[in-house]
Amino acid sequence: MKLEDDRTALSKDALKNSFLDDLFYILGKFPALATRNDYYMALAYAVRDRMLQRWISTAAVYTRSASRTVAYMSAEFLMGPQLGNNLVNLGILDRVKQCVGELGINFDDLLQQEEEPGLGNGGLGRLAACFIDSLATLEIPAVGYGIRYEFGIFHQELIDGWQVEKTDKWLRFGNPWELVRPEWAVEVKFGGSTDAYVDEHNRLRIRWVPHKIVIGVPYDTPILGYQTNTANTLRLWRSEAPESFDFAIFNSGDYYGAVNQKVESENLSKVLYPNDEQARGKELRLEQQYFFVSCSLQDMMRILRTQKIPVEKFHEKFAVQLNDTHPAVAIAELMRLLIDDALLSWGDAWAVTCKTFAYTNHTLMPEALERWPIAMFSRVLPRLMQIIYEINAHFLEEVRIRFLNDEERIARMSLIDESGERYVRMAHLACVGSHAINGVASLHSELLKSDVLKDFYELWPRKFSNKTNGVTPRRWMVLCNPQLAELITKHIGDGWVKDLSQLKALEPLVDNAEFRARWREIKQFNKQRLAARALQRTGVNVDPNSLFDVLVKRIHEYKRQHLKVLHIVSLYHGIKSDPQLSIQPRTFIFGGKAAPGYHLAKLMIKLITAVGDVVNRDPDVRDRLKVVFLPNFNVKNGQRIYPAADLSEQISTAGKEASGTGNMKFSMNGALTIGTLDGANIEIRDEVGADNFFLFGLSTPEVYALKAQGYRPMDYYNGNQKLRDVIDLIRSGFFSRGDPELFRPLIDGLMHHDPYMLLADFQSYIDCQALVDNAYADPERWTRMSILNTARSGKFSSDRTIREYCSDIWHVEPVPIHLLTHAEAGNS
Ligand code: NBG
Repeated sequence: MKLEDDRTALSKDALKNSFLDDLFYILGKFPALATRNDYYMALAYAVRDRMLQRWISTAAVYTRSASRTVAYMSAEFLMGPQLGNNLVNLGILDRVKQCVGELGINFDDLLQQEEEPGLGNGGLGRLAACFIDSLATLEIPAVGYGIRYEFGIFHQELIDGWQVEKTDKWLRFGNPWELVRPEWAVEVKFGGSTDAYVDEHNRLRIRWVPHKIVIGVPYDTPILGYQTNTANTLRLWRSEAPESFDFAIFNSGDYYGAVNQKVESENLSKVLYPNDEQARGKELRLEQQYFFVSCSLQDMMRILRTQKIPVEKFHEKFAVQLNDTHPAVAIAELMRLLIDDALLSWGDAWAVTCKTFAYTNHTLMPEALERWPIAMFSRVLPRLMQIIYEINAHFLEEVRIRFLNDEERIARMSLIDESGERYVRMAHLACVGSHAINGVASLHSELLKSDVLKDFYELWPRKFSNKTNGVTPRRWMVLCNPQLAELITKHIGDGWVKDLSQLKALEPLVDNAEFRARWREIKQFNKQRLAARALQRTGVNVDPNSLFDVLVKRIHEYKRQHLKVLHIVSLYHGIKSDPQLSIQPRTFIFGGKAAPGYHLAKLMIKLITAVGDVVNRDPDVRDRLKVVFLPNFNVKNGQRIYPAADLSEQISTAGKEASGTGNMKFSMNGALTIGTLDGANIEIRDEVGADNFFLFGLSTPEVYALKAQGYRPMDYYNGNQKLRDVIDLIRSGFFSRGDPELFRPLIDGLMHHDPYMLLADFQSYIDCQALVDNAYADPERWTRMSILNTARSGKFSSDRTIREYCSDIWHVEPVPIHLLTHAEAGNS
């Protein structure tokens, strides 16, 4: 029996044959007729063949060993393109590049052909994607459960400097990476009512009579670990209408009514909700959450049945992680399945549930904490509402006893917010039903304990821990910065890809002039590529020798993209007032999407582009300052941007950014950070050293103190000439063709409220930027700092993060996979 055949062998000839075979037999084309997309698809199928053997071997081992499995539940998985990453993890990137080249096809064109699955908004969804890469690389049995949105995050275009949203039709040309598994479809109930009845064994039971049933169909994508045989599964649910349900209406002659019901059911997984939208009233979003949660838990129940594990041991088989509160309704749903279907007692079911779930919080912004109006919740999920009331009754009893009828505390902690219109508080449900609660950076976890979840910390201090985020070095170094990866490997071997702490070994190389020169050369190469791209996408010609100063992330007031604008305008004003002003030429690069309903964020984009229009055209500054807004920031574009950055802007108000993960991607790729003491910036600075980090701004305690004493932004305006010049210039309409109204909502907001304290941090930011300018003027010094940033970024691998989750929260162990031949797989 051979372990390899034509579809699994990794030799060049086998790959080439497979590629041409797939072109012929799967796509039905031969080279003379094949489009670029045909070639991409053929290559994807050839790669997928190689993954399937690993996938099947993995499934066989997991089934046989009934291994404890992590179920990572997330409404978002921002996977980004798959082809390149799979080639890296299979270890055949260079070989395939060569094969394709020998066939006369440009490999990079094929990579570009892939539509990216943008099934997430930003950091939270991308974190989920990095985590499943690390889980597979560490050989941990894991499944990612989520939603197969037909439309991912919208595509952003800029028209006259304004954001315009276009639908993201990522499935248009088919998705070669997924396999549909209709045989594992499940039913999900919605609406209707419940009634109590006594069953044939004289037990009191609840029956949920739904108004509608939707079918969830799983679509599976293999997730390959880096140079392991492990291939885990990302299982995303698509909603469909049940055939049988339509029959009654069909027979009654209401054909269009029946079709309409089908359309409605399919709408459930139609579109990803952008965050920062007013969540209230978004019934469809609640339905989406319940839909994927119920599908996933029913799927786990099915797996228990096949492995003959009793439901009482649900928590021994599965460790379920709730990625924020989006899947928190899972706590009530598991209770329902255990009580109504499996007939466990309340106490037994609750014990299983609490041992199953753990909850990660991702935000400190009070307005982002999810809550659902009781009226809506009861209408959509009547049975779950009852269960939540009962969980609440038991929980409040515990609080009452522990804190001696402290009524205020009880009202604060209740799962139901009764201060006005009544709401279900999803974060409270998540805390009560989980055995572990964590934040995503050290400061964030501390603030959860002292502020957002203080009451819960006082009740259950031992549930709380910190798990600082990380990112996968496979995608964010090896794939996106191949030259840097090669240079590193040449000097310290390739062990760092799986153990990022080994980058430390680069430290002595800062004294090696040749190494520094090569380091600079690679950065320069990456900058040239980005410059070419910027020219093509925006028409702005940028100088690759200028300092690339980059701010890419979702657009949000707390992230303070407008503080960056104040800096640009101050430099512009400075040069106009003193044409001899000596500064290092800089290119300011922005990217990021604004939620479609977030008007101020959209106005921030317009402000950036409007300032750019003036600055880029002004002959007095033209060779010194350039501003570009790269449209449609996503994973693909991120892969081009992070490696090309000199300076990483991480300038949120202290205490607002839970962690940030872009900050880590920059630092790994040798960018220096200018940042506040916020989120993971603090830990990056601790690692790379204060000398290699540009710190500015108020600390969190200072922000709190200033707020408490009564913050008056006007005092800063009045007291600072430079700030006044900047604000007045924008206010005058100088950047809006003389229209003083356009930016008024932003500028008035800053002068009179300024909730994110831009004015308080302005001078400190400007001063710090002067230090940046100074450091960049000395290329050798800058290069040393850059190398040290990469060398000391080992902590920020998601492998480290996942190891911590495994040992502290999930209690799971690696299960190594040995490859099965076809025959062996057939027998297992
Ligand atoms: C985001 C935070 C980021 C953090 C990511 C991943 C949400 C709700 N939160 O700071 O804003 O890095 O989560 O943890 O998207």
